[in-house]
Amino acid sequence: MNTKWWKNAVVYQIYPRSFMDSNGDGVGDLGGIYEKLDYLAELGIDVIWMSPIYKSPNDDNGYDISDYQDIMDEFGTMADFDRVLEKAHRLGIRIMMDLVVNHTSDEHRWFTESRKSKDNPYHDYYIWRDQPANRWESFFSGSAWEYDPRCGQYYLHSFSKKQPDLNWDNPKVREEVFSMMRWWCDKGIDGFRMDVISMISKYPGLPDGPETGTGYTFNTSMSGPNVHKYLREMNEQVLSHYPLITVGECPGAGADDAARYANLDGTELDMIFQFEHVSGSPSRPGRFGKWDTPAMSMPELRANLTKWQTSLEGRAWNSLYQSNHDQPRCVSRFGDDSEEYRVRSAKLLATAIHFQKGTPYVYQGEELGMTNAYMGDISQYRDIESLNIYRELTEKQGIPAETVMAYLKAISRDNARTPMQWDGTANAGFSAGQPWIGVNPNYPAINAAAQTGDPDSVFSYYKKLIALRHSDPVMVDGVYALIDEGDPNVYAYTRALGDEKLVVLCNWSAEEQKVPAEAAALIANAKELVIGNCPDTSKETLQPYEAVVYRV
Ligand code: TEU
Ligand code: CA
Repeated sequence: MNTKWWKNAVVYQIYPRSFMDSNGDGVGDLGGIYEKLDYLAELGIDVIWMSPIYKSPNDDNGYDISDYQDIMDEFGTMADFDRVLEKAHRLGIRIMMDLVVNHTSDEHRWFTESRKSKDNPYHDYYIWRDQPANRWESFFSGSAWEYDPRCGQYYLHSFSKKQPDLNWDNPKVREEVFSMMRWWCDKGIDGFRMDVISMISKYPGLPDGPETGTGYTFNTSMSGPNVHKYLREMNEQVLSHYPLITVGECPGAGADDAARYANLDGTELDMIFQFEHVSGSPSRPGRFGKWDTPAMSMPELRANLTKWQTSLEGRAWNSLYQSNHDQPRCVSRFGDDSEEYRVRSAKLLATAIHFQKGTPYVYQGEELGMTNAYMGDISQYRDIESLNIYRELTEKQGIPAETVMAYLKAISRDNARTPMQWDGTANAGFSAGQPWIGVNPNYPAINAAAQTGDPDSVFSYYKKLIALRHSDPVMVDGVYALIDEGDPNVYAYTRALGDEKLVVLCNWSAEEQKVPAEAAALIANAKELVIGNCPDTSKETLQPYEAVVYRV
């Protein structure tokens, strides 16, 4: 079995609710994904990661699952899923499922049984206490403990109260999860993205963490004592028997944790999603975590990405991402989404990320340079996390509504969840009905139809980057090294394999900059200009937001 086929693969993330609506009810669905597979084949991606499509009451848009072996009504049926899988495979595209097993929905049968009484056989599938064991704050605001009058106890929910945490220390829970995973693998799916998998093992005694800005404490269940044991068990019993791609979403994981989770022996996972580069500026921490912490500056981002590249070298495999369904649009966060520089800076970000070592993940619409929605009225928001923090900060903390709206505009997950912009027709071609969340009003200018045939579009640039990942061994296996380390505006690095090197240069500013010294010396006798986002590139100066890659 070629178990490391994913080393030169590019993954595309679909958020099904917002991708394509095939029946006019305003909600994206499997029929819509089926229709748009040809678009993804044209882009050239290898793998689709689908955010959850299972049966769910949708408290958290499918991350609250009530039946792991059935499909959400709004998305279609299992037969629709099978058609998507079959067509994707025919096009050479693999399908990765979202595995959400830190918690279930409170409407899952395990939980409806569990809450019936303390002696119910399912009671111990979840984490119950007679009193809240700590002052943990849920990720979606408020206490992480909820009282259930039926059995007279409190249950732990790291996310919404409709997402009770499973008790992974119970071997029956692990058996159930593993057998469900085998069921999907036997169906022919090709991998798993594992939701908050770093949180499944809780520290004994569930200790309080540091205080948060809202009177609770941080949930300390990150990379707990048994997490590697449970993942090795999962690997032995399920993963190692199939040629899968696996990525664990690991909040709180540092590079040393990653080296265990994603070790090259393949005893746990293939790679993880780490959060450091999307956690905001470490030098300017806010009072309310992600809500009021500004994005990293380029030098901070450069230092962080470099740390991950160098410390995993020879020890583990990286994932590479700059956006997903939980993050604002990357061009708005790290680039410049003004009319003047949107296209160029979107290509610059793509260059900086795609030439690194690891497996790149492209979030739907990123390949078009889609921007934040900047929704200005709370009634436009749909995300439970955004709605809860708005209430928490305005009502309980007395923060002015305009201030909180400014946080949401910058960082709300709904920025990434507006419908995919397919064309310039009504609702961006996403739906014939009323979309469940508003379409970004910039769709007449930013859409797929306008970009697929245009060689200078963001889409065409991603297409080139993806093709290079398939054909260029230096891009896949080359060793990363930072050069021109102190330059305030230009992020420059090399990738080296044998006697070949790629030199990547990114002018992360709206002003012209000199090519810094180390890079200038390396590119003087370049063999090839591999890719760039500006015509008339020069080896002495870089235009605003210019990105260029040479082979030397
Ligand atoms: O996200 C977990 C996570 O740690 C964060 O990204 C979280 O969404 C939030 O931004 C914290 O402030 C995963 C899923 O990706 C997310 O969509 C789910 O809401 C969450 O788990 C619960 O399943
Ligand atoms: Ca629909």
